[in-house]
Amino acid sequence: MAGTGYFAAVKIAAEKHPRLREKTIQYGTAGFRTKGEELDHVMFRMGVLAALRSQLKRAVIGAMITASHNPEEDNGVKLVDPLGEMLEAAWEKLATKLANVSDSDLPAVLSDIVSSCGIDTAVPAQVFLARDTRPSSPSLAQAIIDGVQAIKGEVKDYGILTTPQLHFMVRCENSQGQYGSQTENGYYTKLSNAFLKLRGHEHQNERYHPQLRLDGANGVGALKIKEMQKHLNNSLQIELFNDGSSGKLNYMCGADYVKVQQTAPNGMPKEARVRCASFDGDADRIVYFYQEKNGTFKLLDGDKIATLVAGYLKELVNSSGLNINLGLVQTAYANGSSTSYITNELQVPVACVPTGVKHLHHKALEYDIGVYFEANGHGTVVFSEKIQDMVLMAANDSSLSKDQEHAARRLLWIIGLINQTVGDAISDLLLVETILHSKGWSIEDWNDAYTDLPNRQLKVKVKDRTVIQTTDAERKTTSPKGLQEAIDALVEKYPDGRAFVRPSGTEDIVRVYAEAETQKNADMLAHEVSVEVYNLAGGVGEKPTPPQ
Ligand code: 16G
Ligand code: ZN
Repeated sequence: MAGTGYFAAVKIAAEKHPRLREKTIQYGTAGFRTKGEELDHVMFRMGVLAALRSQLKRAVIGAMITASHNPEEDNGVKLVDPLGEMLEAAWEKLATKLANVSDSDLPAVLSDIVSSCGIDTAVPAQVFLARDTRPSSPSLAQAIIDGVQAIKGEVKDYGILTTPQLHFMVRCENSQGQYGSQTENGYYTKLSNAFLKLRGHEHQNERYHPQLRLDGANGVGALKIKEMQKHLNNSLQIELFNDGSSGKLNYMCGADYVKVQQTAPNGMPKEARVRCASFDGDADRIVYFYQEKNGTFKLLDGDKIATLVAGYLKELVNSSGLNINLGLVQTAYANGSSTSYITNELQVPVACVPTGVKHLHHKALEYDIGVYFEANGHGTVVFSEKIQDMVLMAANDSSLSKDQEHAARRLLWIIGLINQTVGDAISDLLLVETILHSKGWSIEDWNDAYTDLPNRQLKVKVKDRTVIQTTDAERKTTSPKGLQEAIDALVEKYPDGRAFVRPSGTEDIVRVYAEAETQKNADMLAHEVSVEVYNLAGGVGEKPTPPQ
């Protein structure tokens, strides 16, 4: 087992990447994220950690440099586990510890990790590395490379990729090519082959038009969708805006901006009834939107995508006659109308889990086919191994009826179209376009499936947000005393009312969500709940003010 001496080389390499700030930094649900200039030592250390994890798992580990929808000056890093999933929670703690130790304690802490995890340092380590388009990324990538090489690991540097593309590469490599080939071209080929088969020869179908306007958030998604387009044989024409040639990353554009501001991004023409979509800065989130004739902005967020996808898969499963259990996973933020629609009309079971992609992903794995989406537009579909084999057999089973075989074949292609490792804006875009095409739907037809309940989100500042404790997938509070009873009494007053509060995982605030039959009532309910939080959970600063 390697002692502190083994890490002497790391200590020397670390001199190029000293920890210059005392500030502690946390590996949160989306990795480390802060100003780019504060991250050099963190990147070096994550390079070392990724290599150690590679030795432990005897598999390739990924390191993605990105700060997603954050401003251009920010940056961050996330590690990717062998099957392309996010880093295991126990290692998030190790990552936090390693990022914050002093330079002189580095060898001792590394030696501790090696012995407590039982890592064999003789195993070759391999790390796949990629970055988004931020100016600070190239030098941070070098810091990761130095970290991996400090313990003689090997790096495959993909340069610029979307986050989900890197997850895809890691999965491909560790599944010996079964998932696809671990090159950029392999990614485009796998997805576009499936897309073209699903689309057939016909591009226009009833009210579906194969034209889409896309907001690339001035980020990596814009670059990569251009590459994907070359593989689509003109079956889908994507007009790209905010492609990074002039505007700033995520500035007044991108999926997060569109979702939070409930408005179209800058830099895109405002034309009524045109189908538009928006990626976030690292292309793992997507939302759709359009303007009605009277100019009203309509957002089709993760809930709308989830219901579209789950409904379509349910139809295919039914037509195939296969015995498959299909479920949808949402969080408390899912609009109440989407939950009723999917439960009552589509008859797909719905599970609710706490906020955060890993909770959704984990729950979705319990179904044969698990669809999951957060309202913010991050989501995908996962298929069990058993079901993938079953669908493959059925798609080639000539004893089935034509309809059954056809449905099984479409299911097989859909499996090929989806990036199962993590939410993927490019793959989700192709999936939504496939379903709309297949149904012959315009974006308005899609939106008309159900009407969202008006809702409002607010933030409340409190002294210590951990006094708020929740249960039932964050839908109820157990502390402070009396808060849940107060919320129940308020909700009672409004038709179709629902409200919950939870401490944010990314900001030092408490989040309040409310929905009701009218916008006025949703605003009022959210306000009244905020006041209760302020009073019962130690609010600081100004008291919440009533809606205008
Ligand atoms: C993180 C999560 C996202 C979640 C958000 C909630 C991942 C990769 N990202 O960005 O899923 O919606 O946090 O933020 O898990 P909040 O706790 O501040 O509401
Ligand atoms: Zn993102």
